Amino acid sequence: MPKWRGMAADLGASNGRTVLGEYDGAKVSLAEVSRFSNVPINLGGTLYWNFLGLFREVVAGLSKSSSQGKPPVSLGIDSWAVDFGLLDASGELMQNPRHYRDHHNEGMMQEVFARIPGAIVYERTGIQLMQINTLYQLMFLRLYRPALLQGAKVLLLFPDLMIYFLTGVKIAEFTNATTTQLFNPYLGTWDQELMSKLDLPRQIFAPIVSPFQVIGPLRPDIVSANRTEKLSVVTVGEHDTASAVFAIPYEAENYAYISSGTWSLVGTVSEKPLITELTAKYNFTNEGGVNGNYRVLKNVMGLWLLQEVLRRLDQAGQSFSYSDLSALALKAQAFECVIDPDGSDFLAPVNMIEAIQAYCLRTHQSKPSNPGAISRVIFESLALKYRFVIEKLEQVTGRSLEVIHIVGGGVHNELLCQMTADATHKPVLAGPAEATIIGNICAQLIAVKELGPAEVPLLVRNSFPPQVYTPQKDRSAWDQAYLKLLSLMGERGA
Ligand code: ADP
Ligand code: LRH
Repeated sequence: MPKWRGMAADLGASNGRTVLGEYDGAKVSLAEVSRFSNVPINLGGTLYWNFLGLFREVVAGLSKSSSQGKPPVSLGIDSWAVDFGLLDASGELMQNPRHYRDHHNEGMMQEVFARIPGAIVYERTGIQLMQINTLYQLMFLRLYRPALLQGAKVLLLFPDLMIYFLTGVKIAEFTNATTTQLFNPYLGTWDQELMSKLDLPRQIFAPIVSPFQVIGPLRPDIVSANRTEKLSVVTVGEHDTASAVFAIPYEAENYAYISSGTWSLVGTVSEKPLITELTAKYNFTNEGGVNGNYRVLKNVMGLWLLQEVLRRLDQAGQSFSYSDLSALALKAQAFECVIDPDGSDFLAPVNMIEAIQAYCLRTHQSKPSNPGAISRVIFESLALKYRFVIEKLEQVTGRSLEVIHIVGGGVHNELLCQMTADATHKPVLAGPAEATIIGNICAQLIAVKELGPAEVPLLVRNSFPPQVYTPQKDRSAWDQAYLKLLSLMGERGA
């Protein structure tokens, strides 16, 4: 019998999972209860998440574990950041949450900056200026869907929205709240002045709650339908990246991390937010950490590029798995082309393969023409971009970052892990792939007082030992390719 059993519901941009975590006093182990794909829906020209379907999956996961005789005593929910739902005065969901890649967000940064300069927005929030942020999504609603905002009583980020429909409690968990670009780390709360200047409704933001808090039991209707009498919902790092970073099995403090999934989040941690001229220049973000610290990082477009290539191939009747594409990439010609993965062409193209090919031709390179060549361009370019971000991180923190921890689904991509070591000339420690879920489970263990926050890295290391990748000795080819990336980035600035 384990000492403790809890459930993590982890909603990623490409798939979701419910997983039981068990703790025996020395190690944590995981058992997947359900896995489901998360496919956005284009409805009338707007891209939405399927909130109702995902909610059903979370409840079904709870129900399944209880009916298998393994009822969890707590539940923590995490998901991607920035997206939200609006509740009206009677607590009804007013609209399915929109997807941060919805094209209506285009141009909204400019609308905000016409009212407050971007430099001020950054100074007040420390959050990287990116069109996906809640702030710019709200600007769209304020300008083009005013009735929706006027009717809204509460705004809840995605996991908080789930918590509301599970428990009836309305909160804004800290790590996720910081990603909105409406949280001011100096004030330690919502930035009401920023909201006022942009004419955004200040009263719709829920009270901020830190991780490790017990929120309460499930609503009676959910309990009776699913036999979940003893379960409490608790706050974890509801931002999936916060949970992943919390589970990094580090030994010494001088590490960089890459949380590698749909996005690659490349960063380090800092006790205080790092908001300087240099962090502004390189657009580094300061997202809240589970421990109340800050995650100084940058979003790199990540394996989204590969996911979209896979999707296009699938539509064309060519069915590949991720490991097929890695195997083909391994055999493809090295350094045929380099792309800047963060080019705006790649945020939400209709056809990722064509977008990559067009980029290569536009930048006077050859056209990668088969799945292996395209995948190789993606992997090499991601590894080079990681090097760029880590070099800038060392510059802004004044610290030398000696090892790179890679966590998330990208850990399964051994080629990319090795390329990351080669491109950066730093050792890589890869794993755990399920860091987000493990971070979620560890935060629950802290909430129920089974564990202290400082014990987490060692517990994760003992439970899921990472795999080591050593950089190859000859660095010349990577150094040359890096110069190419820098010149491509020169085209559009850092
Ligand atoms: P997110 O939660 O951000 O949607 P995940 O952490 O689940 O993403 O990671 C998904 C990514 O992991 C995929 O895009 C894929 O590139 C990579 N991945 C998953 N399984 C494998 C595998 N067997 N081989 C190679 N890569 C994999
Ligand atoms: C990764 C992630 C990332 C955010 C993005 C919206 O899943 O949460 O940290 O920037 O999704």
